[in-house]
Amino acid sequence: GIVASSEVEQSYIMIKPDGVQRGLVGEIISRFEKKGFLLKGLKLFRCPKDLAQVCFIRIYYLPFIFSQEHYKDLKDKPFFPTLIDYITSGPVVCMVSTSFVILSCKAWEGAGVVASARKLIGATNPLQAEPGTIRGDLAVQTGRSAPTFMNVVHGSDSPDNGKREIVTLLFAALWFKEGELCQWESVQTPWLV
Ligand code: RTP
Repeated sequence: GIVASSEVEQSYIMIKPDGVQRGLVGEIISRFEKKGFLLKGLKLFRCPKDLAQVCFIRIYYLPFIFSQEHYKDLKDKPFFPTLIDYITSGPVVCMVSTSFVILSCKAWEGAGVVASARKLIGATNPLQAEPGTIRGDLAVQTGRSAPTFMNVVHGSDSPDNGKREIVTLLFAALWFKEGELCQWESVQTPWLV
């Protein structure tokens, strides 16, 4: 049988500005819903520059929260400035997905929501993403003048980054604030007892 886990893994999923502009919000949310992930947070949001990149005040006055910017790991990449322009160019849809029913049932073991969501999303370059994935099916745009891939959706690349991207720390909420996530559990599937 299946025992409910206290080990909850969360992924931060975000529909990027091109996904919102192109009217793909419903389609993309639907893919995660149909897969069976639980939606724990959802909002339309305009990303301020200092959330996407390191801003002056954080470097010089609050270095201890330096690590909270979403794309901190990419700051030395040549496409970084255009990535920041892209992600702040219009509203994004912020989502949290969790899976919780893993455990003693072997078939589900190791299938964490973070890695699984990455598979649903597909390769970073939408031209290389497999058909069947969100990027493979819905994206082709590589940016008219920008080198940044416009690939409609983001998903955390590790459980630790999932926590970092979602969780509110003392001075540095990343994408969600206290009280914005909704705690609920789906009704247990009765045929799997
Ligand atoms: P994401 O974080 O958005 O899920 O994407 P990812 O892990 O697949 O890719 P990552 O390497 O973390 O890069 C973040 C976003 O930057 C843009 N990018 N452009 N032109 C390029 O070589 C390039 N590489 C990355 C994409 O928008 C990518 O999703």
